[in-house]
Amino acid sequence: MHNIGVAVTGTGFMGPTHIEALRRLGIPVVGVMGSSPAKSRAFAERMGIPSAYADFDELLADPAVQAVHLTTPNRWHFETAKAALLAGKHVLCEKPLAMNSAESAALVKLAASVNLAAGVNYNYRFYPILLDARERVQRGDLGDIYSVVGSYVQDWLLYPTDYNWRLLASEGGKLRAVADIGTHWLDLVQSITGLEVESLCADLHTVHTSRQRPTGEVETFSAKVQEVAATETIPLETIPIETEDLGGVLLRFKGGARGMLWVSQLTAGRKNRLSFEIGGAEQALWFDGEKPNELWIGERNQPNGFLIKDPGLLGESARRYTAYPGGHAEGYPDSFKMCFKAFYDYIAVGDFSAPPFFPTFAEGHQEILLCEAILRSHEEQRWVRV
Ligand code: SOE
Repeated sequence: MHNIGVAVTGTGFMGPTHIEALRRLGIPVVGVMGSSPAKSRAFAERMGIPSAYADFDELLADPAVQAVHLTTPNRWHFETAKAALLAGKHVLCEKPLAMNSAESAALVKLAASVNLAAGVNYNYRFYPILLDARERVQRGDLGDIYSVVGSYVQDWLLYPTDYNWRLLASEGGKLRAVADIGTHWLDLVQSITGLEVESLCADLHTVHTSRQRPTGEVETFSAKVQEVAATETIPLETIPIETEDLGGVLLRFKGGARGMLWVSQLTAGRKNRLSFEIGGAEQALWFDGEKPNELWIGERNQPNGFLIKDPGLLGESARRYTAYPGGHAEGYPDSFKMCFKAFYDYIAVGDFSAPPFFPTFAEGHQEILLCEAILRSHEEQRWVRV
């Protein structure tokens, strides 16, 4: 049991996801803040949470709050993460950490100067089967790593009438699909392999250079626009779009390994599919995010392996973040719970000089450096060092 009060900012897709995961850990959510006092109150009432903050200052002034989860749109991450750390609160920030590397570098420096936990929610690391994959690679089972390839594809922005705040550079930054989901893949494969991207070459593309925006906000992954549009007319306005829908990135890792990443939010039928294949001197590993309890183990001189999540068959760190027996699937919501478990266990120990197991601000900063290199490479159509 963690004796700590948590407040959550953001009332969209991620807010309830964070609250549910915290409650499953027995961690009380004492208050929430939305984009207006009215939204804060409505969300607090809907989620059965005691406090609804009119603004971030009121949240930070609440003595019942020791930690803050930031799930607002990206452009608010920097200032709220900075204010929370300065107010002595632990911070768990949704990715991306900030809008640019100047902001994220400042947050890394500030986090290093205070005795607080500061994390970024790269939750996919915490699928038990992927924690086991990390142990396999770092134990040397695969031998030297030669290649890391894969993709992260979705279809929720396939139509020009699909809309979300992430489409706007002003809200989410100039890079969208790569920054939103490509960074999950890049963080994950670097965490599993221990490799670091050294240089890259990117080619991005905006398929829909204009989209229909409904007046009023639309939640992430909501088909509400189509549903509502089918039953009643909702005013739509045509707006220009500059952020990329899809693209490919060639990767060179320090030490010589090579890789490729494909990202698209316009692949019909792929609802949220992160996948990778890691090729080593001795073995290969393949993961399909649509089957997050399974890991394929490729062999040269013996039959291939096929591991199904079973704590009795997983490595020690994977077992620590596995809650259910073999055959009882653990998936997306569980990955938030286990990422937060790592975060609050770290706080409970209280040694803030120890290396955290959760994704840190420094790793969130590295992802933003990668995004800036990808954008630069695409704009200049050349290889770029990170
Ligand atoms: C939308 O692309 C989204 O919700 C991302 O923002 C999340 O980080 C990802 O886990 C699922 O898709």
